[in-house]
Amino acid sequence: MGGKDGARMMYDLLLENCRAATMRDGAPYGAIEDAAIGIGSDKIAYIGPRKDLNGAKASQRIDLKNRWVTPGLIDCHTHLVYGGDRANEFEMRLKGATYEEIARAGGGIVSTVKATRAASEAELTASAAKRLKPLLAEGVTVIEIKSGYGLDLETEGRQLRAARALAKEQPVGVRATCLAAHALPPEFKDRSDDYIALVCDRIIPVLHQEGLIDAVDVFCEKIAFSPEQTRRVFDTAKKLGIPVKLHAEQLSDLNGAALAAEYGALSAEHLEWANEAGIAAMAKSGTVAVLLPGAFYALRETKLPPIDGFRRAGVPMAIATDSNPGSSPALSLLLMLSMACTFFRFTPEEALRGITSNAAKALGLTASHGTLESGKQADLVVWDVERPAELSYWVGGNPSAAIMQAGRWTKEPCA
Ligand code: DI6
Ligand code: FE
Repeated sequence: MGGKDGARMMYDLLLENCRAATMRDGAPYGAIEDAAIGIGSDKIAYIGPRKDLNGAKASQRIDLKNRWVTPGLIDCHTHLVYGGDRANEFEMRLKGATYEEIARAGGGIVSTVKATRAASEAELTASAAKRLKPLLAEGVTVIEIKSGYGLDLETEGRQLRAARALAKEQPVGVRATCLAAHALPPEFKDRSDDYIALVCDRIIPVLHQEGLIDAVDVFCEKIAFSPEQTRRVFDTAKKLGIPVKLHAEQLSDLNGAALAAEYGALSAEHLEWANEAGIAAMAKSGTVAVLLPGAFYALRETKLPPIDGFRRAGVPMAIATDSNPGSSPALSLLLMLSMACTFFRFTPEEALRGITSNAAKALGLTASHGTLESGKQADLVVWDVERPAELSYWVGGNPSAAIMQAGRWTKEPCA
């Protein structure tokens, strides 16, 4: 559609007099000056120059007063559903303990596992909803949520059910990722292969059967699971037709990026220690590099992910909050834009692609999300900024003026 076709349509809503950062390829930000956006039901029915809309009919028209509009924001890597918090470990780390030391001493992920196992589905949903609120207020319209704090069939299922419940209760699309291979549960001490067998033979197949899994993820790391164990989980997912993602090269280089690419993973995530071969393999398989400046910041990492390598190889880069109680207690996706630019030397345009078009790609949602295009879901944000670079420029603050998810305002534009 688009072009003159727009003039023949009857829209539910016509947004007029705006500048659209469509995030399509081509012009910087895919920008269209003096644009109009036609909404029909929950979809974008027209986006293009306003002048091509002569005579179009609409039930309602809103003048956006030359404001910028972007796609709804996508937080493509979070661990939002969990019990308790770990502010105590934050204090320990400030006194000098490292993340790995705390994890080896029974703190870290395993302490969140205890609190998560003790929480009901309603409690998990409610505490996650509280953390979701500031993200939604910034214009997040799709979020990925990983399990991985249950580490048994029942609790992994409860976490994923809480993620599905959030999608029903809140104006947000949720992709639920099974990260049962996140850490070794205490009852499997020194028996990590046995735990991986449980993940492959029971947890993934049963939760898949229940329709709770959109993707499968593994934490491939010395303090978690080996590349060999990762393969076993990926083989299981592949047999069931579930897309895979990988936590790779966060703390050390285990060739996880290449392994993810070999399995055609949607994304490899963290990647501070990714090597050249991994980058080349990801470029070939179209695997998105999901970079997580919040964890880099909170763990005071100094090893930068190989951004130039990804750029040169044409690997699409996304960024996300990694919101979790240990390594990234982040509740702002806009703040991650600022960090991606300042720490990782992203351009503001790359940063915005990282939470729109490339984030959609990391979730396998390119057909329906991530850009302003006719036929896609009507998820969009109207901003009180002079130029899109401001979304990366401000440190804190929230310049969203209006937010629409699936064709409905969740924050109405002011007159
Ligand atoms: N990498 C991370 O940064 C988080 N999980 C992972 O695999 C940390 C999760 C936590 O510390 O609770
Ligand atoms: Fe993570």
